Amino acid sequence: MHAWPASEVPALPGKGRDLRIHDTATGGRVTLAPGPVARIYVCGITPYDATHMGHAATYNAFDLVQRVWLDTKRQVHYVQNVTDVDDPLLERAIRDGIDWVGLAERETALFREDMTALRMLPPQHYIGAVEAIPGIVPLVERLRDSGAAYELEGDIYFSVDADPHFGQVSNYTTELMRHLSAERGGDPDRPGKKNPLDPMLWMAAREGEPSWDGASLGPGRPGWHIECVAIALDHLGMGFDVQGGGSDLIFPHHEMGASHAQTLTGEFPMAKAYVHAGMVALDGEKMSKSRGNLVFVSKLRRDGVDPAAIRLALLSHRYRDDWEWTDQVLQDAVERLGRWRAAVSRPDGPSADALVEELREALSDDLDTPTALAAVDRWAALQTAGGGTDDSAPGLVSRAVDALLGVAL
Ligand code: 5CA
Ligand code: ZN
Repeated sequence: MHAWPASEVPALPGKGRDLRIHDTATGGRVTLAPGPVARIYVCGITPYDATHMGHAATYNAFDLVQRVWLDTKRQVHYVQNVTDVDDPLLERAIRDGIDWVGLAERETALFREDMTALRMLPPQHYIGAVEAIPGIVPLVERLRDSGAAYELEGDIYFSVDADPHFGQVSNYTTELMRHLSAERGGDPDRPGKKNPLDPMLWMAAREGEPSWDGASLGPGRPGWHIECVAIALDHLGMGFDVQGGGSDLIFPHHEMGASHAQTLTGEFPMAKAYVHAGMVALDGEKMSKSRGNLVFVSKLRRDGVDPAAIRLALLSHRYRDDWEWTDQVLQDAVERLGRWRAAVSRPDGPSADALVEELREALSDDLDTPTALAAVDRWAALQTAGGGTDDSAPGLVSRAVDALLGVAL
């Protein structure tokens, strides 16, 4: 699949700091010091509805991770998937009486437009579940042949007990795992499973549903977790730097994915940091396609809202916090954007050298965007007060805000 066009990231004077980021697996901060090429996998959308503020907030967090790395003069190898076949997508297509392929294509196209407008850096490999199937089948066969997977009425399940490290991403109790498994696409109550938590790797073809050649597995379609693992291992290999997504992916998705990968390769861990963004809510409840309480990026764009203001609204919250989208959040961002643009439009101003370092420090400190925004606010206030005659300052502020925060002033 093709991704979307990259916006240019200006180079800044000096060098950024290594990223210290919260790792869900260890429950603490890790300092990531990748080699010359940092590797990141971020779970992509299930394209059955438009990009909402929750998605945008999560992709914003991982865009910042890359901007911090780029500022340290590293290259970034970024992989993202599209879950372009899965139960919710098929169910929505049936509900609306439309073709599931067309639905996935339409919503993926809209996602690309939204990401472009928000200046999110594109992945180098943007891979659909369907196109990954030829790579998924042999992995499932290997798991089955090694005894880490078993068949149940034609479906193939992964045996979580095959991975001695199972549970070490979420660190959740068995009770909580069971509860979340039922809520998030698992089937803990299906009779005949070895462990109620075991997730499906390959679903045998069902009447009226799409299916693919599964070689010795028989016709069917892949499970959700093995999809991301196959794509990540193919394009990044084991031990990559960051596995990213929203906090609703901690369990089962990232727990199971890590277990699949670790069992397949015998290596541990799959990722050096498991990084999770908080949930964005609307009217007190998590914004979700299934609940339908959504604010769409595309709708705001159609209403004439500047994408830079949308991005600033996302940045005004710390990525790990759960937060509530309100009109006021957007209004504040629109006003802030106006103040910043006015400040950089002058021919000179107060020196911005310290500001660049403050931005670097804030972002490398577990992506502390509220502190970063406050630093730019202070520079803009000084500028408004008429301080400073540095004629390189407004340009440097523009470049720093663009390079580190993805906001075009
Ligand atoms: N296709 C799978 C991942 S492989 C999936 O979860 N798709 S999704 O469309 O449901 O979500 C895409 C990303 O947005 C995920 O990282 C998810 O955690 C995140 N996300 C979904 N809803 C919210 C929300 N309300 N707030 C923050 N992030 C969210
Ligand atoms: Zn995923």
